[in-house]
Amino acid sequence: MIKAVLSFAIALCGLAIPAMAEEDALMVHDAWAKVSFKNGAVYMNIHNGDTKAAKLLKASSPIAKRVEVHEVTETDGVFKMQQINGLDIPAGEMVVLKPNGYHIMVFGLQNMLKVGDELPLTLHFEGGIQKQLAVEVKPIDHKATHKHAHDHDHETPNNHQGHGH
Ligand SMILES: [Cu+2]
Repeated sequence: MIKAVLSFAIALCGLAIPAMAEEDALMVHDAWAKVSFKNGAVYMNIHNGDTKAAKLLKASSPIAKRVEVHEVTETDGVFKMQQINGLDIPAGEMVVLKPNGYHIMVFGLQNMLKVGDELPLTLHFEGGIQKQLAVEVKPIDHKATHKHAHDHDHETPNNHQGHGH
C-alpha cells in the first residue's frame, strides 16, 4: 500500500516537472559489455540532444541479480569504483561510460554469456524514461570505439624534390 502511494507520488512528481529531457532526445550509442563469469561491466555513450538535462537513475536486467551505476575515482594512483545515485547527462552533451570511468555493473548473471551474446539492459532515466538495450558482449580486451574520427591518415606531402646531385 505504502509502495503504491509512493509510486503515485513519484508519478505526480514527474508530471509536475515538465522541464525534463524528452525520450527521443536521449540516444545511446556504441554499447558493449565485458563479462567475467557471473558479473559484467557495460559501457556506452549517452547523448542528450535536448535542451533540458537528463539523469540516469539506475539500470536493470532481467538476467542479472543486481545492476549498479558506478564511477571510478583515483586517489594517490589507486583506482576505486563505487556506486553512484545517478548520472547527470547535461543538455546537449554526451556522457561516455568507459573502462576506468563511469560504467554499469551487472552482478549475478543467470546464464553465462559468451562473446557475441546480447545482454538485455534497461536504462531508467528521470521522468520515467526507459531505454531498452541489447548490449553485445565483446572480448575482455576490447577497446571502446571512438566514432569521432581522428584523421590519423595524414598524407605526407611529396617533398622529395630538388635533391640536386
Ligand atoms: Cu564497477
